[in-house]
Amino acid sequence: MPYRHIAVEPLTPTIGATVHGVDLGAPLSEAAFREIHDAWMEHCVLFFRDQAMTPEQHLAFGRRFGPLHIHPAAPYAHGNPELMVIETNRDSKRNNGSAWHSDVSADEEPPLGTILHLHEVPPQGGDTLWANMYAAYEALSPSLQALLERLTAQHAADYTGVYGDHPPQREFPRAVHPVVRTHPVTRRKALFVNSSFTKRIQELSVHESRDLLDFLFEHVKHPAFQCRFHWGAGSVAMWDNRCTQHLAVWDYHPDTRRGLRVTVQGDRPFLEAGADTSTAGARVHTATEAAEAAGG
Ligand SMILES: O=C(O)CCC(=O)C(=O)O
Repeated sequence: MPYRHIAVEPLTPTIGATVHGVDLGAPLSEAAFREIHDAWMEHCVLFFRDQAMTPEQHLAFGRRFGPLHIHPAAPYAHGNPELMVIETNRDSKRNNGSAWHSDVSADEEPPLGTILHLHEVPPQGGDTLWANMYAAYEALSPSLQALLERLTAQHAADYTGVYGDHPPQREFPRAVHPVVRTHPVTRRKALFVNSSFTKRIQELSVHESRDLLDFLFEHVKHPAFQCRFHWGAGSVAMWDNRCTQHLAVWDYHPDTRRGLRVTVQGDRPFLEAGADTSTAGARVHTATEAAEAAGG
């Protein structure tokens, strides 16, 4: 897709792109914002380097995509629960996001996207991996795709002890979602199960559910679906939780890695009957196209 207001450099053919020529701390024109949104829909995860955003600018950038989401239990900064703290240091007992997941998928309306800005990075390591769930779905045989499209799964999150003494913001979420979801913007189908929060496939017996989930959790980890990002201080990553999963590697103890995360509210996952993924690429609705059609 041609871009006129930003430069987009894909990281792999399947997922991830670095965006150049944008200062996320400065006011973004509507045209540049629309192209960022289009690039996001095309590449699922975007990276921006050397960004000097303040927390207020970070919040403002997040709000361009929709109302902000509040994590059920994570600590936050500046008295604002929309500003989640990501920090692992010498004293940490665990690392946030060290298993594959899609953010807070146990919410009835899981967040559509997440924007993480790292302020301090370790001298080595601390990479994050993302996997493309359209590609994971499309790599399955049509017979298995057809079965999965008839199934729903229970998601549940239990954050007890995960964030130390920080008191939770609300009750731990639980929800039932389709195993395959239609992305509301691209209309493409994506696998929507993850090993952190998906507990049980409802229509199967316990052991059938366990075996099928284990197969899918293994399948989504194939390197062909992934990209891996090496952070610098000031890097920003924004990922679409509707079509990706991610994992943050903790290989830098005792060094510190810290930053702030803003998360955008999403809607209830659904599966659109009969959508044809074979032409999905041609049917991507871009924000720029929509604006041009509307004369904008
Ligand atoms: O620290 C990271 O790179 C990602 C952390 C994570 O998994 C999350 O914020 O959901």
